[in-house]
Amino acid sequence: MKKRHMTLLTAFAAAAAFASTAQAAPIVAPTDGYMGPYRLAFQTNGSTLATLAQMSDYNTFVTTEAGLITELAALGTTWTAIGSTKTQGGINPTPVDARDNTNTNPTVETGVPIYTTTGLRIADDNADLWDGSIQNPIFYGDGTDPLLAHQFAARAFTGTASDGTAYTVGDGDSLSSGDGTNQVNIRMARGGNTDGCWVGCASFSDYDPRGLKMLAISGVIGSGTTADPDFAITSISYDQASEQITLTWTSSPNRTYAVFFSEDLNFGADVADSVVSAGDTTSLTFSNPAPGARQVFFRISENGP
Ligand SMILES: [Ca+2]
Repeated sequence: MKKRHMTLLTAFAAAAAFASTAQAAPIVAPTDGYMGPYRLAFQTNGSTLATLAQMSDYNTFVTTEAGLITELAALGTTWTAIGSTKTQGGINPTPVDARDNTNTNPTVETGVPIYTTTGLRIADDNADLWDGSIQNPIFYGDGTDPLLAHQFAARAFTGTASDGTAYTVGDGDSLSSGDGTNQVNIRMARGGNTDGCWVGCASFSDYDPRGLKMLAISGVIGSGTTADPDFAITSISYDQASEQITLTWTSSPNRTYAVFFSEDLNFGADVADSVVSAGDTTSLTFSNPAPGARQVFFRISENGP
């Protein structure tokens, strides 16, 4: 029996403190009650030129940037750039559309909801991501910077049209369109926007030494590498007075489950390592393992028969 596990990322214990704290930490989890698999998107803190050799180089860039943000690194997921390249004049790399580079092409799969690093929903699925507008703006880093939409620092290279394909006609071009000698203006996003500017709005020099940020999307988080509708945490309750927490999840007969907790997504400690299945649904009530913590995350693993 292959081990299955899913993670519920929740910040329930700190909701009150959170709202009153100016320097709120990123919670990298949905805040709208959604408990299924999802992706995160963020804008890098660092900048790059748009003259990198190929799409994989931009993916490496955003992966490095995600690794510099503790909470994102702890997720252990993959990161890809919201960027597109196209072949042009024989000097450019293999054409890649952002919706394929990020595995969010709605013609390939429906996809999962996408959230900001502050837990706000960006899109319900792949089609919603690439329909020309998003539900909440993508801010950079941990999402707590009060970035204004038209500040220079909010700009990001994308080379991408609002449908997720390479930007080829209009103000700007796709990534790596230049030859590194003659300047080419690359389609860019303006962070902080929810209209089409979220991915494409004006353009910027591919080799201006200031460079621009990049937008990135994670792999699927929250239910292993693929969505498994048969295994999910279905409810969580927390009694602040008694510090009692109850988790309920869908289970299979004749299995046991381990319940892990973490304040930083490392999941090095468990609440229980062998909770016997109660059938189709199993619940566990326990004392808050991290009293006073600003946030606590839980992960449940199926141990097998
Ligand atoms: Ca949309």
